[in-house]
Amino acid sequence: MTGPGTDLPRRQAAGLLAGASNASIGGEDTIVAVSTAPGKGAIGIVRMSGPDALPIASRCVRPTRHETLSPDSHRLTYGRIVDPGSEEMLDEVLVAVMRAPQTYTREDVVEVHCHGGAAAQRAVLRLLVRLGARLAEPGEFTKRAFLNGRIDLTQAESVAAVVAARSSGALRASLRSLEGGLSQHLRAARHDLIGHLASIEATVDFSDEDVDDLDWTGLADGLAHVEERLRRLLRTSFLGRALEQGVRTAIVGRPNVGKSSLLNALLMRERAIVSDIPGTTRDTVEELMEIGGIPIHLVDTAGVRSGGDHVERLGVQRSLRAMEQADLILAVFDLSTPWSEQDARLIRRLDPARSIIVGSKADLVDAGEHECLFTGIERLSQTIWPTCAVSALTGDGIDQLRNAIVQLIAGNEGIRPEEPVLATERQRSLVQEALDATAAALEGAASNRDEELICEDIRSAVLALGRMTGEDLTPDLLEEIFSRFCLGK
Ligand SMILES: Nc1nc2c(ncn2[C@@H]2O[C@H](COP(=O)(O)OP(=O)(O)OP(=O)(O)O)[C@@H](O)[C@H]2O)c(=O)[nH]1
Ligand SMILES: [Mg+2]
Repeated sequence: MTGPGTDLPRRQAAGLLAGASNASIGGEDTIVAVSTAPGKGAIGIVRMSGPDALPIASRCVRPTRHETLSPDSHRLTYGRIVDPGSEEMLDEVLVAVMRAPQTYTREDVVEVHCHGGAAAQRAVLRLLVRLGARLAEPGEFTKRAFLNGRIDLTQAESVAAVVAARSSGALRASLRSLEGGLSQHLRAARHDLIGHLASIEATVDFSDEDVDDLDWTGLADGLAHVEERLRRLLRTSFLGRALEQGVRTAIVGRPNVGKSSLLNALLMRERAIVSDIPGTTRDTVEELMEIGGIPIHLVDTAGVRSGGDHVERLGVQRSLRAMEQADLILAVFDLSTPWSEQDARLIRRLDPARSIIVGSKADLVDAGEHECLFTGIERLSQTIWPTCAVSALTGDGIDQLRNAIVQLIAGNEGIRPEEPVLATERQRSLVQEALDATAAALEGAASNRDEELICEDIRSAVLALGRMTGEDLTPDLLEEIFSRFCLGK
């Protein structure tokens, strides 16, 4: 996973980061933290990593069957954990000993599985600190895994993403990056760019010697290939953001068109109140659900119309705000009632890139009338929209609507298990940076610009990609990334 070429900057970074005292490589100190989530649970795990993990555990763990804690790797030992000063028992525990290098951090790791609940865990934690371990900072275990070369930076970020995953799609995407899918793409692009850099530099440096002239067409083709690869990767970022944060989806339309009924149909339960009185929903109703593996934050809104009482007007203001803030809008039009000026106003407010036109109450009209509405809307707006006719009553069209939602977010192919996605804002902006620099280099190559300038552009692209995987990094960047982790990870 990591070649010898990638080890050096890491070690330099480790040196910079560590100051004098807590160097992780060569591991001078041993860190400890509660690694399970806070709150009540059957068991809680206190994890220790570092050269003293085993000696510290040996001092306080009293195995039931043996005299001392077995140093054998990847074994569980049952026993008690005691304060070695007083021999007072703190808890009954299972202790997992995992010896370097086949561990999460590549250091010796000892996990103490004690009873759940804050008191037992805190008592064990305090004892281990008293015996010489240091409280870990958020993300420090994963940081050590990175510094010791077990994972690269994009993989480390996916550890945080796996922990935070809120949907099955988000989990699959993060696991894929954790396996190195994203890193492979980035390394390949970076490798190609370095190759081009080397060939340009060779012709510049040895121009008076017997080196062939630069193959400008070959260079342009090569850069175009990298550019396309980065562009494809960047296209996944909308999906990446959707998976990470959930897609805010607002259901809007004039009163009584069936917005709340649609929310209920998508959720498959009676969440919002439905009635034939226009103005039933007066405030926004929000629910989290999953469609095609993507976390969707559904927001049902008050029907938009002018007039109404004070409360309804407040509700309308909220729906307009929900519409502005939404990543995706389901604009609902009643197929069974005539088109109105309010409908036309709604169409004018919609952004075609993130809206789906939903014709509701399809059971009340013939299929021909669906098309009539949709072509009417297209003509009015001079735009082709994704459309869908649904009946919340019979459930017809709801699956098609689900597909249309997934398609708008993830593109035609949906979530493809083998393709990596860009998951964090950091990754997105670095790929954008690399893409811009590659495009600039390509333009230079196409117009025979000065070689030095082209090299400059390629170098910035290489640097941006290196910062993504951690091959080119700064201590500040590392601190920033790992500080966003939770404690004990
Ligand atoms: N036949 C039929 N009736 C529907 C359908 N969907 C909604 N309705 C009816 O339309 C009326 C309004 O439905 P709601 O879901 O409350 O509409 P709404 O858009 O949320 O209305 P407001 O909250 O007042 O803006 C109710 O009487 C529903 O039973 C449908 O698919 N078919
Ligand atoms: Mg409603």
